[in-house]
Amino acid sequence: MKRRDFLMLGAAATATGAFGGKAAFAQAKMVLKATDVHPTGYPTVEAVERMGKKLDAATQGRISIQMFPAMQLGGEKEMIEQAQVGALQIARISVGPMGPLVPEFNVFNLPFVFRDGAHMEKVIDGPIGDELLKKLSDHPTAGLIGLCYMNAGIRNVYNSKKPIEKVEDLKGLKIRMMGNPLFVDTMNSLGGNGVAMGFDQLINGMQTGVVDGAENNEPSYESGQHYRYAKYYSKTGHLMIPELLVFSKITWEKLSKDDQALLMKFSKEAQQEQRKLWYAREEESLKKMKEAGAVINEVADRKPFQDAVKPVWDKYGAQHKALIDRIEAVK
Ligand code: BDP
Repeated sequence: MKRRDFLMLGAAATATGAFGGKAAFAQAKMVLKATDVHPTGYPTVEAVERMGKKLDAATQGRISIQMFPAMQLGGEKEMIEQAQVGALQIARISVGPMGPLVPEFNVFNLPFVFRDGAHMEKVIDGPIGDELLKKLSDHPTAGLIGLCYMNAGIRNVYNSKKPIEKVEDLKGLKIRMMGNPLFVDTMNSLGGNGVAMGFDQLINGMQTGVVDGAENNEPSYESGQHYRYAKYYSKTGHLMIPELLVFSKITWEKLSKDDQALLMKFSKEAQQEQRKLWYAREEESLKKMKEAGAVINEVADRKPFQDAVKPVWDKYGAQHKALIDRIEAVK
């Protein structure tokens, strides 16, 4: 039996046991399967584990979270699919791959859309953040409930060939991007060759030369040991994409209103708690990257990068002008 089939079977057993008949349901122990591409100790993983402890304590052990970190259940595409069918309950994913599903999320995926981290936090903490989570939860076929956001810093380009100081330096480089056409268009408009690929395929892609590098925040680059294959890390700062915590709608609909409210409450708290872990990890990762021999360079002038991605804004942003204006107005 393949590992995936085995996991599906496991979930089915849980569904008939823990989520079966209403009466049994009130008492039954419920173990929510959660997953993340990142390893134990990574801020998002830690935040969800802490949330699990709170749930456990608040329900006297009736509801708990079992974390499957480090891509144990596949990349984000697989995680989303498993949450949709109820084979897992909580997936911690990037807003990135949600753009094609809920087009408004692509506004968060636009290059250089947020002025800085404080701006991004204010947007996700406020009414715009809530509206987009609701759009996801209300989506007729997405099969997911949007619980909360988390921080994921700033994405910078890294590659095995040379430091990127000017837009022209990207020319000819094959750069892995997340699975959403917006990101491939972004890299192409910067002059590089964007290659859509799962995070779980990236190391192999760099080893075999299918790509010359990728782009991500410092903690992903460091914890994934990507510096071993792409030592030039250049502060292009082109994307600032929040993370998402999503819940399987199939399971959600079997929960009592009180349990749903409890999950929402702890998710909102996790959104705030994770960012403290995040900022500490960013610094720690930067230090580790340097020790590991990464060559880090600042990009003195980002304006040419911003100018180059204008076609991406026209293509993906034009239909969301009102939303973009509201985001820009958040001070
Ligand atoms: C990381 C996100 C993770 C994404 C990954 C990627 O935390 O959710 O899967 O980037 O590039 O920053 O795919």
